[in-house]
Amino acid sequence: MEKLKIAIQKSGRLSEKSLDIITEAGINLINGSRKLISQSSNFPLEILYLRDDDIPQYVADGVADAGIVGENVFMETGIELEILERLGFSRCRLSLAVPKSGNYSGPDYFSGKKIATSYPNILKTYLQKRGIKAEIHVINGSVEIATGIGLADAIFDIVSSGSTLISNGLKEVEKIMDSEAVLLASPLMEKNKTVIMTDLLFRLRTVLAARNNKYILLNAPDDKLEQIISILPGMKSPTVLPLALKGWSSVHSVVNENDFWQVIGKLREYGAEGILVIPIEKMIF
Ligand code: PRT
Ligand code: ZN
Repeated sequence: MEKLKIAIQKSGRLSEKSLDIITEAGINLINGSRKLISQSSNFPLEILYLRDDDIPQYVADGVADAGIVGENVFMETGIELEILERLGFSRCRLSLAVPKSGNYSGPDYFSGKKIATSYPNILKTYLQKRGIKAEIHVINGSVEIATGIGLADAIFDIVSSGSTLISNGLKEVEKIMDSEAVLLASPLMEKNKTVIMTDLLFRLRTVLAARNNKYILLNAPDDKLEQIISILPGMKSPTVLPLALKGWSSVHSVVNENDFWQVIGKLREYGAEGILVIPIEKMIF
């Protein structure tokens, strides 16, 4: 049977998390020594291990049917490919940063300045859109030291927690894009492989939904049930069961990670007690 080839990063920040999402989708990998290729024992899939920068091109050429890569790397290549799914991990942003002491007033600050980066194409597009003429100095790696050693006036680089900028005496002044790992599809994928891709995508979405949601159980006074239910939509609607204690009910539902703390706050305000929050293993719509 035909196998779907997926390219992932050989060794780096995306490697482990890319393998995790694939194995959480119930796909077992054998000979996972990450030499060049590994196979699955229970799904028609082959993993190709590559440098992340090469993944978009391999997918575009059809050497790989799909690939997992940071959106920042994908955008930088300028290659046009379909993003099948945003995978929610390895989140970061690409930002412009200037020395802490610089009196930054807005993007015009960069006019006539020298900016060091490993992402010249994304930066060029940003500057052109705003009509800013700056000099782009391309360096691969350790971009954050460029201002300190007098190589550049500013940098454009990946930021996650921001602590690398702080420890190099820099401040983030403009965020140009957000990034996360994305699943790219090849335009050259053979027809018979699209069936496998559809199955894989269904499984990945099941894993992502489970990661993004929590199962919640709580006790609610009956006279507050209506209010409590109104903030707990659940998958269809919450389950409500009577407690042995008169006047109280148990409510079960699903809460999205993004709304989580806001929902918990409201539940407490409405008199919910004994709130339990449980991770979801798989979530199928
Ligand atoms: O060898 P190969 O070419 O395959 O790998 P690579 O060295 O090019 O990439 P790698 O493994 O370092 O990163 C892969 C991808 O991870 C990036 O393209 C991003 O999409 C994503 N990612 C997420 C990050 C970060 N977070 C991140 N924090 N990549 C790099 N960083 C760097 C950042 O540049 C900073 O210098 O980590 C440092 C710490 O960041 P702070 O802000 O938390 O201090
Ligand atoms: Zn790279």
